[in-house]
Amino acid sequence: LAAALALPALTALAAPLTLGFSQVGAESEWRTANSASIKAAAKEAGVTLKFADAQQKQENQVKAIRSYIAQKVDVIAFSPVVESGWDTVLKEAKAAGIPVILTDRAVKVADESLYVTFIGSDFVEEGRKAARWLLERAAKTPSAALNIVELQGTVGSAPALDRKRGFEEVIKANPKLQIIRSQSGEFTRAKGKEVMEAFLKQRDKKIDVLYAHNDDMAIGAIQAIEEAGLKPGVDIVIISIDGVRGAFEAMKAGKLNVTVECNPLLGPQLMALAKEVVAKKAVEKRITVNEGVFPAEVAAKELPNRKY
Ligand code: GYE
Repeated sequence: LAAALALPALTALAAPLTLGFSQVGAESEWRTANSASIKAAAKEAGVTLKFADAQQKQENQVKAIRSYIAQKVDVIAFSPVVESGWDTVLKEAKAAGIPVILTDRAVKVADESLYVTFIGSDFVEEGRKAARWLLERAAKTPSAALNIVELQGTVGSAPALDRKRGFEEVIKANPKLQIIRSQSGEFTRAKGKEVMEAFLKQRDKKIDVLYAHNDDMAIGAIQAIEEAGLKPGVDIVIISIDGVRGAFEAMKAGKLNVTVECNPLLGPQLMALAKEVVAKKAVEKRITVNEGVFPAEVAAKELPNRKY
C-alpha cells in the first residue's frame, strides 16, 4: 500500500519537461496566433518553454537550436523557415540525444531519422483547395480567360513551394486559367502590397484573379488594388490561405472572395506530443490538421466563431 501511495507523489515531483522552440518570426496574423497558442499550451501543460523568434532568418534558427542543445533541453521543436539546410544542426541534436519535433513546416533532409515527427498542415492540399474553388467559379463564366497573378510566400519555404504546386496541379484542368505573374511577397502585408502595386503597373495584360499564399499578403494587395482605383473582390477575384480574422473581415466587406483554412492553433497537440516523445512512446511520423474552405458568403456567420 505504501508503495502504491508513493507512486503518484513521485510523478508529481518529477522535474517539468523543458521544450526549446524556435519560431520563424512574427510575419503574419497566422504566426502571431501560432506563437500565442504554443505559449499558452506550454503553461497549461506545465512545460517549461524556451522560445526564440528567428525574425525569418535560418541562421537565427540554427543558433537557437544550438543553444537548446547546449542547455540540454528535453526536446526541441521548431518551425523551419525554409526547407533545406538543416542536416548539420539536426545531426548535432541527434548526437546529443535530444529528440526534434517539426511543427508547421517540413524540411528536406537526407536522413528522416533526424526528426521524430512532423505536425502541420497539408500545404499541397491547401493549394488544391484554392484552385478547386477557382475552377468551379470559372466553370460558371465559361467564355472568360482568367489571368492569374500569384503572391508567393517566403522563397524556399514549404508552404510557398507546396501551395504553388497544389494550385498549379489543379488549374491545369482548365487551359483558360493561366498564371501570368508570380513573385514572393514574403508572407507579409507590406510586401504583398508592394508586389501587387508592381503587378498592377504592368499594363500589358488584364489581371482577373489574385492567388495569395496567405491572407496577410492578400490584405496588403487589397490596399494596392483600391489605391489603383479598382474594386478588390469584384474587378479582381481574390483567393488566399490561412483563414485569419482579418480575412473574414475582408470577406464580410466584399473585398476578398475566399480563404482556405490553415489552423495555427497547434500548441496543445505539440505539448502532448512533446511529452510522448520524451517518454519514448511511438508517435506517427506525420500528423496533419483538419481544415476547411470558407467562401465570402459564409464570412459574416463564421466570424464570431473564429479563434484566430
Ligand atoms: O500560412 C503564413 C505564415 O507556415 C503555415 O506561415 C505557415 C505560414 C502561414 O507566415 O501566414
